[in-house]
Amino acid sequence: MADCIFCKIANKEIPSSIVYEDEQVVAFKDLEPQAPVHVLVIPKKHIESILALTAEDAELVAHVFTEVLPKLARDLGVAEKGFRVVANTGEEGGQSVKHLHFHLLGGRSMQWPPG
Ligand code: DGP
Repeated sequence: MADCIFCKIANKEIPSSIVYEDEQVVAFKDLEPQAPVHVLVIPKKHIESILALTAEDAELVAHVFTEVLPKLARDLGVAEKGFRVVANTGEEGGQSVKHLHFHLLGGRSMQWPPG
């Protein structure tokens, strides 16, 4: 989608530190890391948020959660000690980029509740 920063990252129109890529998703380091490990997993196709997911996206979501996130957690060395996956959604959810993304955070002790 035009003017979507994450579409531009997925299309390599702007640079990012990509740590994983396949046909459906890209994972790259967050520009403002909130933990020693902080990557974002995004679908290559533009989906605004969790609220815009449809049944057609079920395979994509399953792929992210059963393959991509566990692989990244292991590869980035946070699987054993633990990590957090966050999808900020909408204004009060703290979503600043309107392209679905899953934050994978780890490498430090997480607090609860989040701010
Ligand atoms: P959220 O607030 O949940 O929408 O998270 C958006 C995240 O995206 C935020 O942690 C900062 C990150 N971010 C924003 N713009 C860029 C960018 O151009 N490159 C990278 N690598 N990360 C970005």
